[in-house]
Amino acid sequence: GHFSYTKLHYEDGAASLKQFLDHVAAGLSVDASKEDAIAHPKTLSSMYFYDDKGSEIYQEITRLREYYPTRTELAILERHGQVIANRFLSNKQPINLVELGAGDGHKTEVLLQYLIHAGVEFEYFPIDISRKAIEQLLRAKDQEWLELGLKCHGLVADHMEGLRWLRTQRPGVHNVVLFLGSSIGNYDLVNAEKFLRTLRTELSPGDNLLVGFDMKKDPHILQNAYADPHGVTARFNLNLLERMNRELGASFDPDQFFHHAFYNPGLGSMESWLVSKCEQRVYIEALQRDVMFLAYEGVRTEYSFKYTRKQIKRLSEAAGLGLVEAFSDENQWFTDALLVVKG
Ligand code: AVJ
Repeated sequence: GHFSYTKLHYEDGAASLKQFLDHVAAGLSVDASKEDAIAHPKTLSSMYFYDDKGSEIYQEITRLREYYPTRTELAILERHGQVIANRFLSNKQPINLVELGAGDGHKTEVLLQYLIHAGVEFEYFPIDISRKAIEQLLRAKDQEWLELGLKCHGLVADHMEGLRWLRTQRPGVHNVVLFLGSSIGNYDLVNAEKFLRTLRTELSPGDNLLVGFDMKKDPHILQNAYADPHGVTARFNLNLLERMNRELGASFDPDQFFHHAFYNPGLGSMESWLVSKCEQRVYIEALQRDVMFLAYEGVRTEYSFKYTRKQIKRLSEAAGLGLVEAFSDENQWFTDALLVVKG
């Protein structure tokens, strides 16, 4: 049929639970009364936000008026989709349109329409580590895509695993990789470069990437987006505590913590923290251990780096990629950068 998916990644529940546990053990083992706690506070990685509940709350965030990135990127794709599609038309055909972390597929839909109308011959390969995400995407878009005559093949896989599979299944086919939504912002500059460099090793000279970057802007706008007045982002952040309760038998009381998000101009990044309202002790069953929190001690849960055009260009080039063209909205709040793998 038109829609199918391949599972490359064996989802080993026990292994991923162990990974989460190790991560929590390392991130929360800081003793805040010690000297070096200032430079090395308690931390948890934003990658653990996205369990089923967290993914659902994130979808809610993307619909908030205050959260500009999603609708701004959508507007960019609507505004520049024609030009982007024509870029791919002049390349050798056909194309593998690969998407890393497709979400609900709403933004991609716009790009797909432009590609079809421009006459670009392509097949669409969304890649996600979560089987549920791929199944939901295929189920939601099934009918639309059928009408468009689009061939879609979902891959339940790690990003790099999926790209490697494509190289063996469709050798020599031109790849266009979408990494939208400014997910790259969760990496600091060093790790963003490492990520792009690794991506490049799975691609061939001439292959393209379209990467979403959130731009530096008035911190008040950022503040409003990441500490929204409706408390949705707070729920998103606090869900991490509830996830530890659910999966690790922890005894966090989410009411005893609050969400705190601010822009750090030194780093050029938004930071999200969970701050303890009081001195407290939390038992984590899976660790057989208590974790202590001082009053107003924080756990850093997310970086969301913001970029300038210059930084995007420098980062791309450092990773062996060329910046072909940068597409932005009229306020320059967001940029989709079209990159090419250099020979
Ligand atoms: C999914 C990583 C793009 O950094 O803007 C939204 C996650 N965090 N609100 C972002 C997020 C707080 C989002 N990304």
